Amino acid sequence: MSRYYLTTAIDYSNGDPHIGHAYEKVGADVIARFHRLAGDDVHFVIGMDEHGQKVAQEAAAQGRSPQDLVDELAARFEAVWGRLHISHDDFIRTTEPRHTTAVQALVRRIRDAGDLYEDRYEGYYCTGCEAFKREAELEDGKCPIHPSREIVWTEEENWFFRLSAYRDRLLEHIEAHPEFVQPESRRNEILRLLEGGLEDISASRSRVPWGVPFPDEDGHTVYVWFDALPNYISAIGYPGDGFADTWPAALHVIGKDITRFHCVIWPAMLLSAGLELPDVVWGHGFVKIGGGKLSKSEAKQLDLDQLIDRHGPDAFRYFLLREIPWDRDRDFPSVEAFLDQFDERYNSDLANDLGNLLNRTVAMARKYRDGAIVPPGGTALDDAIDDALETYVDAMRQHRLHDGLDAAMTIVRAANGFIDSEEPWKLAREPKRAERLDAVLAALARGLATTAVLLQPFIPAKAAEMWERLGGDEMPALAELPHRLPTALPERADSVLFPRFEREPRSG
Ligand code: ME8
Repeated sequence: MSRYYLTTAIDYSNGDPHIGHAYEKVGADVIARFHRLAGDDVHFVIGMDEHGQKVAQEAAAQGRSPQDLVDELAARFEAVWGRLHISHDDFIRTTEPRHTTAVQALVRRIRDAGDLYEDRYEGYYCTGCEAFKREAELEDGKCPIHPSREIVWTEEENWFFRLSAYRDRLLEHIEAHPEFVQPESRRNEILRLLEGGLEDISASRSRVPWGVPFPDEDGHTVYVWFDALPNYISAIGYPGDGFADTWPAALHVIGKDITRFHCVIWPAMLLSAGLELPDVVWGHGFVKIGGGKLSKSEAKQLDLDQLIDRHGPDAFRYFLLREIPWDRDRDFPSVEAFLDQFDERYNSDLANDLGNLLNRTVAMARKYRDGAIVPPGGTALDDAIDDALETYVDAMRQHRLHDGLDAAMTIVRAANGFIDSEEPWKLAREPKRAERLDAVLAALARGLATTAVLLQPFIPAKAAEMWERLGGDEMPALAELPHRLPTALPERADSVLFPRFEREPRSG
């Protein structure tokens, strides 16, 4: 069993979880569940980024202490992840003592390596990015990512990290390990950045009290990114003994806006501390509405609890990964268009294609064969299942979740087409064709069983329900699939997996 350590970005504790956060956590959860299905020993960590100016400012605006705010938000995020069936093994919060210990140990190691020095910082700071900005990065004097936030001129005595010293080693690493930054568009972006040269960055802040105390330097806190990135090692016990059993991470899942922090700053910190680099950083795309970043009001309209209530948690997971490719942005023209698309996908893919296929197959097996199913093989549908399985595994191993999901749904479409072309009700009327009917029903049962297993990472609760309706007990792992097919389909197929949604006419 190989260890598979998987992480996501830790979310800023300055507001409610939104669809961008949900998309990332669901996608990473699909990867975690796929690897468990494939037999890996998965350790999956998510969490909260609770320090920094942005969080302190939000707490001040609400007239409460930062700790009070982050405690409430952590509970809110965790409740939503619970509802969405996120199967994380740990939830790291950067205000936890285990995190402080790890960050301080890492900073000391980086200092011992000679990579920290004191200097004066003069320049702009964007609290949205929690990052210093060069003049050349600004557009009309504003941060292009957070144009609505004020950019602040900052002068501070800070500890600096010699990031510039790592440029060549990072370039060499990416050239030797092209899989390190994925998808390719992100790799090109990072290569261009490295080719342009790197500047040293602040590792401490002297005027931001809400943070991890900088070791041996009164009044300084650790710069929030220098504090946040090490969550990936604090969560697995750094600098304690157990850490080495889990590090390095197999995969860091993050959004494209923070690729630079994960593919330049983080690996440089690790190199400085003499630690191994993660195998892969995957920078997924953005969910957009009307061409732009999700605004506060759009995020509010697309409230996660309401979206989960609309068609259930699994349908929402399905929709996110069916509609938003894992390697690119997806723009919905408006909030209404997002909801319409959700309803349409739900009815067409889940209620019609998948739900009806299950009911029709179980009903026919009952009616014509009393539920008994012979071993499958030899039909066109069997060939389509074999092909889809191969495509699925290939896509999922390469983190092309949208292609993996499509491969699973190919079986559903092929099975529905197969019913139309084979017309089992006609076969049932011709005693000479009994064997053909056996083979058709067997292929359909196999198609559904395979689909249930392949969809398990995407719609875990509904896939388990499907498996049960097919007469199975515990879901098999991928490798067991061919040996654990249903041999008898029970009666109870008529309770509906995904009830059809009839939308109330919109007023006005
Ligand atoms: O960046 N679509 O936190 P965050 C898709 N705390 N993904 C989106 C998105 C959207 N519209 N909006 C945000 C932070 N994300 C830091 C991370 S990691 C050591 C520290 C993604 O709450 C974003 O790209 O702003 C990031 O990966 C995650 O949500 C958290 O964003």
